[in-house]
Amino acid sequence: MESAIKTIVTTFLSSARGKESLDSKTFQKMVKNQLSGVMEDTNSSSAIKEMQQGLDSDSDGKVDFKEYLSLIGYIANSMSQSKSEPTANSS
Ligand SMILES: [Ca+2]
Repeated sequence: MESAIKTIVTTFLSSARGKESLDSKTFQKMVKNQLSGVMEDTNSSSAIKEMQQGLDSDSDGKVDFKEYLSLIGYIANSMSQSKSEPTANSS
């Protein structure tokens, strides 16, 4: 549990590289690299863009930590509702 939270935080921090939020390009890359095992459409740039716009609650075009956490919450929620075990992304 603790390591999972740590991974969530360090994934954001290392993707953001010292900035407070992820820009569009960084977000695309992060989703493709880290979430292709748990999300559909991670190969579609337009689908990720759409998802980013949905998360962007302050409409600044970037994904800050709070918005990133909504994505994690969304994924966790869909995992808990699916009957099969989530498949871990091995990469
Ligand atoms: Ca934002």
